[in-house]
Amino acid sequence: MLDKLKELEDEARGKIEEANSLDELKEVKVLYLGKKGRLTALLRSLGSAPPEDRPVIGKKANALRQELEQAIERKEKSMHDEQKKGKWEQERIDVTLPGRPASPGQKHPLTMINDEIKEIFLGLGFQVAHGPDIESEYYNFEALNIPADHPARDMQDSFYITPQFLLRTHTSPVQIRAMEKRAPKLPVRVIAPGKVYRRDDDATHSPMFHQVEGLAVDRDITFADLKGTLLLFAREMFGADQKIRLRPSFFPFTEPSAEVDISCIMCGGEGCRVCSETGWLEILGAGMVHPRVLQIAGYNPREVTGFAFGMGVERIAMLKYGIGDLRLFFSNDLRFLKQFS
Ligand code: 2NL
Repeated sequence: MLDKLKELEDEARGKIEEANSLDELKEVKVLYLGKKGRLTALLRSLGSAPPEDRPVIGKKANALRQELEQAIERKEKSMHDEQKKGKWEQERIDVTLPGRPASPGQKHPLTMINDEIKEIFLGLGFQVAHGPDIESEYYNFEALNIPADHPARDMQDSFYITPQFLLRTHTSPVQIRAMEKRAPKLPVRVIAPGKVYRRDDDATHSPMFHQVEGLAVDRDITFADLKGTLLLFAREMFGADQKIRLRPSFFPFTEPSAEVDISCIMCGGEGCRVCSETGWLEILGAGMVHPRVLQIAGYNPREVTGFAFGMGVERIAMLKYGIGDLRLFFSNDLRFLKQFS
């Protein structure tokens, strides 16, 4: 039986040595020390040994059990350590590698144009005003002298939230609110940039687009002030040699009213495809504030006059950057947007 014990010991030590993984090591442990393990079995069969040999064999077998347990534990621990070290090797950071460049993003082209427009008018002493996107019929239409039978008032043309409230169709209500807040103080010089909403959807119309409106009210404001302001704007925005042209037009909230063109930025006025051979591009609408609108907003139209204008930011951006389809501004295509960095 002592021989058998020696044999078992050599065998077990050999297997512990050879074990290549924690799983294999566990198998070895079960094989020799488990409930049905070989050393366990040997200890159980001690009864069949001669009585005088039993104490010696028993003692040796128990000592071997302890030794094997310790040997397995030692190997387990060293395997754990190796594994950890392996992970460290794999995950070690090479601090000498060049860093990955950050991608911080950039302004949207419409934001760039919007900022440019704002800067030009801030330079002329205008203040920036804001107002709600959801407006009452009163501020969006009534106060602007837009009659009840005007097509813009129709559900087909505007987005109504309730019978009295709708998504603003222009930023003019912001200007009305600005006058109300200041009246009767003078002068009023505000611009109102922001989103506006109309039931339109094609290559040149989006149901949501951006507008900048401007308003100046004071004693003795004339049509010449309007022309001078717009000419300066055109030159700052499109170049120092820009010309402007005003054509008679109609808006319910201005009288007289005009459509304003700049000389074509593609051909300089010669005539080309972009300007339909006219040499001119329409960029905004403008006029002298209708006396009724001044009155409603709290100013005496016998004492003060004013000019106002409105432009579409998308249209200015399309002209300035040569963009053919307005939907590109709203489709979040990075190939398009990255061209403006
Ligand atoms: C256009 C034309 C325009 C105005 C907007 C305005 C505002 C007040 C009083 C009078 Cl409070 N007028 N705004 C005036 C003329 C034209 O916009 O074609 N916009 C894209």
